[in-house]
Amino acid sequence: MDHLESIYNAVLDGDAASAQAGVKAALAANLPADVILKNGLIAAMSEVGRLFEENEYFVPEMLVSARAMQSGLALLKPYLAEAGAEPAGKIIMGTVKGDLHDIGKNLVSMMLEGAGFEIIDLGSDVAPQAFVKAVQERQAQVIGMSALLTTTMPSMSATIKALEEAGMRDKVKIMIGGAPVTDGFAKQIGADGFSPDASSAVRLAKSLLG
Ligand code: B1M
Repeated sequence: MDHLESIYNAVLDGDAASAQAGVKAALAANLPADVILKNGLIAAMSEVGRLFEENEYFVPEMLVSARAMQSGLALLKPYLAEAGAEPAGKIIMGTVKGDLHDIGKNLVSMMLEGAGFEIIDLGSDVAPQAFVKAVQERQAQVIGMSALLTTTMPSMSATIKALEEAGMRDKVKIMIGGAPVTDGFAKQIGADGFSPDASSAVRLAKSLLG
């Protein structure tokens, strides 16, 4: 089995130690970091997304795979920076104000990172102004907001209004998700897209960035 194949299998199996060993071996064999990322880690996470959509993987499997991918990615990051590998895009992620649920947001962030996006994670209980400030300071192309409570969904709309008031609305695409969030709600508040789960969030981010 070659190095890329063993990284791919380790991520699919959610085996962080093997994913790290695979990345180390691939680097030692002088494989370029961007090839290890694309053909090893990202390829595996895209298969994980497919398996999730086919109901062959569920949230726990997706989480362990995402953690295995992240542990491999951590070893790769210094080499990627050196090689000047361009991220697929920059996304600011956060769970909205008043809401502490962050498991789904973290999973979506990991899948997006697995697809090659750079993630700026603002954490949970993120106020509208904090999203606005992050867009101003970090020049991200997308904001991803998560809400798990019906009572915090209005915070999504408040964030969009705050962006409009700051004259920043046309600078970013906005994607939203979380268990109580719907496509209709996304349209109602003027978000650019909604996705029901982590793997479709990757597709949505790609389509928002053209
Ligand atoms: Co809370 N909680 N909770 N809770 N909690 C829910 C959400 C609830 C549905 C439980 C219930 O009553 N059946 C209910 C909400 C009811 C409602 O508003 N409709 C609820 C409540 C009421 C509360 C408290 C108010 C309870 C209390 O204190 N009385 C309180 C609120 C605290 C607060 O936030 N201010 C509270 C607290 C907590 C804990 C802290 C104990 C804990 C959170 C720990 C944490 O996140 N660090 C917790 C948990 C774990 C849950 C449940 C059990 C599980 C949520 C979860 O992690 N799911 C939840 C019940 C449930 O959902 N069945 C519940 C797994 C996760 C992978 O899925 O987050 O849906 P999810 O994310 C998915 C998709 O939604 C989507 O992709 C993800 C992956 O597929 N997605 C996006 C999410 N964000 C996205 C963003 C995107 C795109 C897709 O683009 C940007």
